[in-house]
Amino acid sequence: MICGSLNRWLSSIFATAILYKIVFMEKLQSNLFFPLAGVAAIASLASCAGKQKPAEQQPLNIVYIMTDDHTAQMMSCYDTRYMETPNLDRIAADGVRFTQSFVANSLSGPSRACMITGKHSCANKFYDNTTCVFDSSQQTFPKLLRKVGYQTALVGKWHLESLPSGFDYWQIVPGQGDYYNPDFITQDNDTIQKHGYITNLITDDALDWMENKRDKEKPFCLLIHHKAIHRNWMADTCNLALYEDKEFALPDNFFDDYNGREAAAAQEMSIVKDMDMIYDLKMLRPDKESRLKSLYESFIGRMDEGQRAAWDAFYGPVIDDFYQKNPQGKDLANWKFQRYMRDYMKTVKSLDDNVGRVLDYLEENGLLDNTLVVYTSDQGFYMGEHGWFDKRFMYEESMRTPLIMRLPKEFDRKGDITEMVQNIDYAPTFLELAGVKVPDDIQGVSLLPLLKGEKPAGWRRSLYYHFYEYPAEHMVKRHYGVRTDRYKLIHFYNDIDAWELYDLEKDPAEMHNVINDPAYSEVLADMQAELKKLQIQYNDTDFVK
Ligand code: SGN
Ligand code: CA
Repeated sequence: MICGSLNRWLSSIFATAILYKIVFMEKLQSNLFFPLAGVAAIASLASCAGKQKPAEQQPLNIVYIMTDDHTAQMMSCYDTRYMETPNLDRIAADGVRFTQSFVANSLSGPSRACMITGKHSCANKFYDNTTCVFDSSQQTFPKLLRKVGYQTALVGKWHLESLPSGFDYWQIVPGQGDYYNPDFITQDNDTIQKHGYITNLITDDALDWMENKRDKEKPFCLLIHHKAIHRNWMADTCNLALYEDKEFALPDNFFDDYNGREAAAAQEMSIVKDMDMIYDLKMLRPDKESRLKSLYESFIGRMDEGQRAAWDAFYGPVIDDFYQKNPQGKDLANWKFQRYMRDYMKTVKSLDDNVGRVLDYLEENGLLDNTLVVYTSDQGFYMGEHGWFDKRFMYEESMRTPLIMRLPKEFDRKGDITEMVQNIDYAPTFLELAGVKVPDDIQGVSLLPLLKGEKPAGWRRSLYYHFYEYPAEHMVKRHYGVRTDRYKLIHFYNDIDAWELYDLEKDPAEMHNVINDPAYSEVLADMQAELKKLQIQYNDTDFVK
């Protein structure tokens, strides 16, 4: 009897110990998402038990690839109408694709500042490209990662005016950078010129840092910021002949009349009116003039003899054909659109190839399973929608930005993530991934639960947006607004006072401003309240009119 109860007692202790082990090990497994915390937990277990030390969990690396002006329409993992991007598709196919991904301010410098701080422009104070200098003494996620032992590096376009800080290594292009034989600013504040094509050179630098310059004992966070595919879309010589046989249908709203949308009517980013025949479309002739001709000449003036010969061999016949045919009216509009699409795609091709180089490197060096690979852009872009190129507006094509991620092995999440996310969310995501407590003043939300396959209750129902760069190039008026799953409310202010409301379900192309439609009065009241709530939450009340 005693023996029997002793047995039961012993076996119940044994069962409890097994249960404890399972629960504890599961906890450790889940700590793989918080690798440093996981290491600490393992270390304390080892010292308590005074026994053998389990194998160390490897902290996770971050490779963040951000391009300039690469819009989701031009990635086959998002949109199959135009071009193939097999390497980007590899990231999406092996990982996740965010279908509702947006920026907070659709312009390079501001977008980069939002991304690196995890805060809206009103909080990081970098409002526009033309008047701001980033206060580099402020908190950024690379600085916080560095504090917990990460190696951090940045290569490529920075565009925040002050020099980078918080990186063990950096090498950036001045301002927008050049496509051919570009200058780079080195960490000792020297300017060097490199020979070659920008997208290859930035990738070379990234691979060189991973292979030869970093401390391989430490986890790393590498930011690869491409200059491509920024205007004026200059392709590498090896890609010049691509896509020339392709003809694309003009978007349905290419000849938009902007009825009911005063700010849209006032912009200067029309393919028909504002796209420059020489600078943007490369139709250079000695006897022809254009506003941006000398800028274009300075760009092609950087080429060496071989590059220039290849350039001229391709463009020469295209130029001759264009001036000989001399298209007019709608034919000219169509001609401009086709050339724009082809040049843009050729520039994307280099980018896609170079993303492939980075993925191959990670794979060949056994790093892929231990690294979060992120691909995004500083904003979306118009590919003829509303008749436009460029970005800035809170309308869909430019407020959206592509976001795909290849996840470390422990994350088994695959496929689409449909929650609304914004570029202020990247900083808290990377911090949480590294086991760093996300500081309270960060305004973004960590995406880690989504990457773990959770469906967090109470995910945000709306996004806030604010664009400030006016008066400026392209003349997009200042505006702020709110977007929910279904509706968008925008207020254009400053030298205008115009409100717009869109029903994205019925009108995804945002052609019908329903601000004065009585059928939407309740929606309007709800959206106005939501906007106010966000402006208070983000402390952006100075601009409320
Ligand atoms: C340059 C371009 C603009 C573009 C801005 C901002 N003009 O000024 O078309 O909107 O950059 O782009 S150009 O004549 O210099 O090409 S951003 O992506 O850097 O914000
Ligand atoms: Ca950009």
